Amino acid sequence: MVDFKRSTSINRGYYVKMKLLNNHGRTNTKSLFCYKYFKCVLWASLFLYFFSSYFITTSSNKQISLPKTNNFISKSRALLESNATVLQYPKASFNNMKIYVYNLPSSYNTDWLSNKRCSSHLFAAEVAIHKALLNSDVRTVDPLQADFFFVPVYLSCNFSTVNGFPSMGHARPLLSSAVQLISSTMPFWNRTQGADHIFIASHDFGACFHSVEELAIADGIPEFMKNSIMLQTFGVSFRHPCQAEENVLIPPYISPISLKSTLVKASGNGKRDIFAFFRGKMEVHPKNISGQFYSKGVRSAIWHKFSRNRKFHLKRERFEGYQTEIKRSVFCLCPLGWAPWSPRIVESVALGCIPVIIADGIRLPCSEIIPWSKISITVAEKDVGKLGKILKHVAATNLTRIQKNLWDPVNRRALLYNDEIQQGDATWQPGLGCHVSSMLWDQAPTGPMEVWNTDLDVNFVQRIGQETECDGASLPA
Ligand SMILES: *[C@@H]1O[C@H](CO)[C@@H](O)[C@H](O)[C@H]1NC(C)=O
Ligand SMILES: *[C@@H]1O[C@H](CO)[C@@H](O)[C@H](O)[C@H]1NC(C)=O
Ligand SMILES: *[C@@H]1O[C@H](CO)[C@@H](O)[C@H](O)[C@H]1NC(C)=O
Ligand SMILES: *[C@@H]1O[C@H](CO)[C@@H](O)[C@H](O)[C@H]1NC(C)=O
Ligand SMILES: CC(=O)N[C@H]1CO[C@H](CO)[C@@H](O)[C@@H]1O
Repeated sequence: MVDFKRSTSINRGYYVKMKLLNNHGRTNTKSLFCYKYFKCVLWASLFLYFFSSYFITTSSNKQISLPKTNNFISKSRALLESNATVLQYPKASFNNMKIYVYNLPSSYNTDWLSNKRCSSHLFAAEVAIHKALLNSDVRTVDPLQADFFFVPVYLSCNFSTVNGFPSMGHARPLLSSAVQLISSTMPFWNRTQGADHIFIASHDFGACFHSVEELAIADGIPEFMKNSIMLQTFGVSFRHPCQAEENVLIPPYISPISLKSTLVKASGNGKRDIFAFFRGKMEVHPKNISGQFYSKGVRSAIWHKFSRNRKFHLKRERFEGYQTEIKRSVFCLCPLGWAPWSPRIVESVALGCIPVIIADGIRLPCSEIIPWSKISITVAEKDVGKLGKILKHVAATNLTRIQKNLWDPVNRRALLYNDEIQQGDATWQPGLGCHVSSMLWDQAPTGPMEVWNTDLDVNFVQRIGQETECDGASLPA
């Protein structure tokens, strides 16, 4: 993790250099290095800033009434009540950084919000981050002051395909027209060929905009975006044509409201009575789609080997209340789908179930902050048949230690988007921040906003139980 306190004054230097770079172009390698280093710091800072959760911020001033027997919650709360984790977050590192948010016509973004799903499904990071930026202190309305430029295009809100999946077909033309617009009306894009511009590509294979890897690779990242900074959920530990060079891994969006409602629902008695859990698509005989098998056959292998094992709670049907099952489970299987990443990883961490990650080469989000190896189990795709043995071994040896690590609220905080916009620096002052956020929570819509998010194909169905305002402006100030 970057040591922010020490690097603050260094950062200032970089900000100055950034300005110089902006004026003279990125020609010499030293500048390029500074620029890249700056970006690392920038993003480490940004996700601390935006991706936070109510787990810490709502606990102090608001009593959530919970059954005493609820082991998980009471433990979390004990942790929450210490403010040590809040204090370590830097305020200083945001002071000078400025981001300009393009004010694109609403057809590129907010028009889509008329469909409520747009701001709550698993790709909705594009909406959450946009909203957060608009209201954050890093925003500048003067583009001449800006270090970075954010291009707010909502790409996954077009649920026009037969199955109700986001249609990716329109992503490229929409982006291309946005870039056309900003580059013809303002000088900033041309100045760096988009290198200081930020996009969000929260889909399976990031900015390749296709859910089948082979086709995603064939399409590649649009030429005009190749210089830019991409915030993406897709991440692998090796070079991949869909992993933009300047990429920042972000977690998939999971509605904090639905998680909160799962957490406070007094279902069961807080006991984890399911040993290993998975619910989602598991084809008995995976289809060969242009030479690719869904989940590389891993899910089918799990089904064949463990569906009759009583320790494994494996379900292939949809169930809205699946989060309560996660809450009841000790181990949650997170096998790859088409892409390696899975929203299950985030949900598992948030609900205290140990993620069992089965996706070779996956790169996990927020790894600067989250000690993944301490809170999850990684099983190689080829070893999936040995899952039973592996989990039994963990249960017999270090289960308690992993669970304890998992309960550290810092981890959940880093992975969850804050639905309610942070009130600038105020939220970073312990105490005041808690207060502001809990007020927001009091006014936030409650009730189920269940998201069934598996893997972008037949199972991608979502139900929103209750009307909620999607427009950021309507949130309490
Ligand atoms: C949604 O996507 C489809 C297919 O890509 C496209 O034909 C349609 O124009 C898009 N809808 C809008 C409103 O852009
Ligand atoms: C940016 O470059 C493009 C292509 O070279 C050009 O058409 C456009 O007018 C330029 N934009 C500005 C604001 O000068
Ligand atoms: C999958 O389908 C492709 C053609 O789309 C074929 O070349 C390949 O041999 C098939 N693989 C298997 C294991 O059946
Ligand atoms: C738990 O044990 C497994 C294997 O026995 C090991 O791979 C893993 O690193 C351990 N995790 C922790 C947090 O101790
Ligand atoms: C509950 C708790 O740990 N409170 C601490 C919060 O931080 C201040 C300043 O460091 C401490 O004095 C409190 O004890």
